[in-house]
Amino acid sequence: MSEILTLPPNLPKSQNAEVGASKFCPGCGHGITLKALGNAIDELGIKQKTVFGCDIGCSLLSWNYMDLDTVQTHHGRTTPVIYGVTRANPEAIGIAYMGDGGGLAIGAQHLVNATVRGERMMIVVVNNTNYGMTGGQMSPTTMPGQKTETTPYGRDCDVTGKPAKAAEMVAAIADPAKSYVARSTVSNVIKLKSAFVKGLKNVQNGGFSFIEVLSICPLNWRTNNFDTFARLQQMEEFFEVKEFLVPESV
Ligand SMILES: Cc1ncc(C[n+]2csc(CCOP(=O)(O)OP(=O)(O)O)c2C)c(N)n1
Ligand code: SF4
Repeated sequence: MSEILTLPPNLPKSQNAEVGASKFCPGCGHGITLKALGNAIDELGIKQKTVFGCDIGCSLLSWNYMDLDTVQTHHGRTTPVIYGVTRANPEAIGIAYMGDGGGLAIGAQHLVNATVRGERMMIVVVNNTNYGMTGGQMSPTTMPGQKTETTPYGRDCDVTGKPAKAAEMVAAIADPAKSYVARSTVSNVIKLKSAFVKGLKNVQNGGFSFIEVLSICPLNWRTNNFDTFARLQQMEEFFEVKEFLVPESV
């Protein structure tokens, strides 16, 4: 009988190897994003003081995926929960991890207030242009013309308004001297990890960081590999991938 050869998973130390197979759908961008985040935490050697908050939505599937002190909350409330932690514990490095629905719809007020106040934390919004967990409804970042469960004929911006550009909004209201703001993409994991390293270094220096990650949701997009990355490319043309604010200390 032929043996099935398996390679041990090459996981970052700050990810939980005991948890078994990922619960994300095959090809989901959350797994790619979390691995880049884990590698960034490993590189900085901050696993022991990092506190990880995940929102509701597919982001919550990360609750046992990271080997970090973790808390799960609802719809953008991850932001105030995490800055509560970092205010109470000045040593803690706080990360609030959420989707575009949680972060930019119901949780938008928290994003605005945390940004304006320059809370000592890193907010990560994984933008897959839909409400993934609940079956792919339109979200604030759904692209013009994009078909979703609630826009079966394509998003009509005359009716819904234009897609939210989170990184631009945050950069416009953040303190440039103390804020790292970037939009990255799961199509370039090297740059994605580098953005996380800079964002976390900035938090170590007492600053506020915001990283929007352009991500993929093949299940709700109903796309194969080729079409998934073709759509991601369209997103990268619509949502500019760049660093918006980089403080001198990073
Ligand atoms: C007040 C409230 N409204 C709606 C829901 C249902 N709900 C749970 S997850 C979710 C969508 C989350 O989408 P997003 O934040 O974009 O994350 P994703 O699943 O795409 O990663 C919704 C609408 C809820 N739990 N509570
Ligand atoms: S529904 Fe989309 S975002 Fe959620 S796990 Fe599946 S592919 Fe990922």
